[in-house]
Amino acid sequence: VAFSTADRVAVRAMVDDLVASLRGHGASAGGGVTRLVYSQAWAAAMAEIEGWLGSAGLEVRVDAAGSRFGRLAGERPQVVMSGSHVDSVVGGGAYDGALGVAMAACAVRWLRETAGRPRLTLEVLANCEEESSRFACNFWGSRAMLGLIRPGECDLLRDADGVTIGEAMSALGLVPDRIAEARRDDVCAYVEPHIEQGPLLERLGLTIGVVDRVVGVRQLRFELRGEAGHAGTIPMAARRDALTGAAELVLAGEALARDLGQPAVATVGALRVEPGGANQVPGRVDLTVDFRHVDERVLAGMEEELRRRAAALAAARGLELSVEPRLGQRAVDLDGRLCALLEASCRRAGVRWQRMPSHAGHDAQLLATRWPSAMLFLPCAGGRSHRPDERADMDDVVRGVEVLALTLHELAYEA
Ligand code: HGY
Ligand code: MN
Ligand code: MN
Repeated sequence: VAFSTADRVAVRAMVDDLVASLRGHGASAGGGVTRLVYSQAWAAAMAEIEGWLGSAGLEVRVDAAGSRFGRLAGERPQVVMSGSHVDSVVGGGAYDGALGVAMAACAVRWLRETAGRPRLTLEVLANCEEESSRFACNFWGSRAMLGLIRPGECDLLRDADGVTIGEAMSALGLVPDRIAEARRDDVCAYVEPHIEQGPLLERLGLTIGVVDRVVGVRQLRFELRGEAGHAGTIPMAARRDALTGAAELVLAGEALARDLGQPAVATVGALRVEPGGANQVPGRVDLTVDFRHVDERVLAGMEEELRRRAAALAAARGLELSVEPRLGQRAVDLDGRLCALLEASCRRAGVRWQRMPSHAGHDAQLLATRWPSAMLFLPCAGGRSHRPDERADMDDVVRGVEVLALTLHELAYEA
């Protein structure tokens, strides 16, 4: 099989159309997207995706966590899966996740029309949740597929408004008590197309990144409690100011990552101050430190050092401290055989590529613990992502669909 010029034109129009229509679900200020799991915008996006998958001639299924699948039944039940996530961060872009779903849908549609019934079964995945942007659910859709959601979790995880993830699921007609039914053991390969979310491919003028390793990511939630009070009448020496303590912790995280050097990173993107008045000494602060490294040992060392520095500054400032993990996934190597297949497809498609690590977290790093998984990256403008002006070039996207389709063909037709 090979893409004709007509195929490229058709695929470009189709992906462009799918991405454009998805970005309408959860459109936020400045052209961005806020599509949080189990929100109305998310439900509308999933309904739209069901329509695409149906019109592509695929059998549409919804699992107990709300993920959607477009299935092209093969002679055998083993599943070759490709796709990405439908949820977004707050004020994110239109390509993170959504582009991968659109590319996988187009690739499988093309294969159905060009190569007919596969030997192994092909499935497009529209994963319900990856970002942990509404609930601290740590790759909810993938954990559901792996049967890793713990009993009672649906009643524990709450969003900023206090709504549990179980309530949010029930509001859409899903049944939280049945989430264990999402577990599956029939997948033999997973390939996720995604934008790089970094500057490397664009800087090197390459079309495809074959991802061979995904960074380990951890988030710790720190709560500092001091003493609230009047900004004018409490002498500085008598204060237990939770926010100045938190500020010291924020800078400690930055210094830790800087001292370690690339690829170590540490970020505090979320911080809440109480009571929050300009003339009130902060009594309570909670913040989350997101930190990453490709080497698990270094990542563990970063966690130890962060906890140690937090305890030390809290003691010195008379603050109470509590720390709890918010999410975490290990650094993993992706599947060597799938990477080689992706590279062979790049050669056949005549595109320039290179192997590279992912410094963003992805479902593939968790799914890889259960079945062979790989990712193909596309350049994104200026490496910008998790912001409204995130953008991928459609010429690159079309080549990506071609590389993906050739790889899925190797896996599902030539198996
Ligand atoms: O945070 C990440 O790397 C991913 O976007 N969830
Ligand atoms: Mn993301
Ligand atoms: Mn993503």
